[in-house]
Amino acid sequence: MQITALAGGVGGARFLRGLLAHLDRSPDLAGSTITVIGNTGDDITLFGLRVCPDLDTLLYTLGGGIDEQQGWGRADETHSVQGELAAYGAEPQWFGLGDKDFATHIVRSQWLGQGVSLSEVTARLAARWGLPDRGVTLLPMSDTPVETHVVVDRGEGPSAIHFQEWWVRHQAAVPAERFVAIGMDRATAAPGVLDALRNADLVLLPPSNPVVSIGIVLGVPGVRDALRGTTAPVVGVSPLIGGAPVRGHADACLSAIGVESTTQAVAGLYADFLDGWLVDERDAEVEVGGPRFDPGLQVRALPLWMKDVDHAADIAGAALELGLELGRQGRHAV
Ligand code: FO1
Repeated sequence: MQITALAGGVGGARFLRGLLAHLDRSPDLAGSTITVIGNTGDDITLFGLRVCPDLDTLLYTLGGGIDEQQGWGRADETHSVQGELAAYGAEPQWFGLGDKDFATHIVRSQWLGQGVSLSEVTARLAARWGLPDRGVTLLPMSDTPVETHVVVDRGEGPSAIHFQEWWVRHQAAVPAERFVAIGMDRATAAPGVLDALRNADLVLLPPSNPVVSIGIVLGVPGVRDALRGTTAPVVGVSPLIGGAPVRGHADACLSAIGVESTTQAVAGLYADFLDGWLVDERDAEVEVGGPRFDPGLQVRALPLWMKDVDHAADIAGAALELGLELGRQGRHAV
């Protein structure tokens, strides 16, 4: 089975690690491949180095090097370089970069500086983390630099700050007026991205942030059309449980775009291409008069809390099962 997934940071990476675990325990799915289209809107240049947080979280999580408690950065990290940078008064100090993590940013920046595309750079990094051996291809959504910036107003009128400053330094506590994907107007989908969506047997939307992760990938020219036009069933996993994000600040992002923090509203953001939607059991009952799911959307309820890889594998298995069911129904047949 050829599976294609859009993905952001921690939630997406943990779900995809579960998907790999599910495939490992499903002999009937042996030989399946996964193409992951990673969000690059979180990317930031720090100390002259290009940092790609969502791609790195995917590399480290699927490659077995992630700091499990944080969900980002490397396991067993040290911060000698960061301490020396602070001693020199180098800014910023609010973004934690470990010594091992720096190697990723240094080698990526070296290759980018030699004119190597982000796609090729990412393929080289993925090879080191053993992703090809697991049948996984990681593609950046675009080789064109795109950066999400956040328009905030702290009393002296609107100003824009980098997404990471809003997310990490301010912990999304400063109300966002809107998000702007700088560079998206010049961006094209990276090689293989649109084909991976059009030719998939199944497309998955992991429980990544619907606004600043999945939403940014959907903004790449051609991606939404490919999702509308693919014959593959498209199945998503709610990033909200009981109206609250599992982690991160998805609720702050949703309110910034005027969308209520309900699983129905998030599914509504994908209404033009979504066929199936997994919700937590707490969101299974649509209370009378409450928000509705779009008619025709196939909704399944199960525990969505990915407390460990096995639970993530169960969720991924449910997404695959729903996808196969939808495929048999010929859903999304153009
Ligand atoms: N998130 C934080 O909350 N604090 C940090 O200091 C931080 C550092 C960091 C370094 C490298 C990296 O790849 C990710 C890092 N993140 C940090 C997470 C990052 O902000 C988010 O994972 C994504 O950008 C949003 O999904």
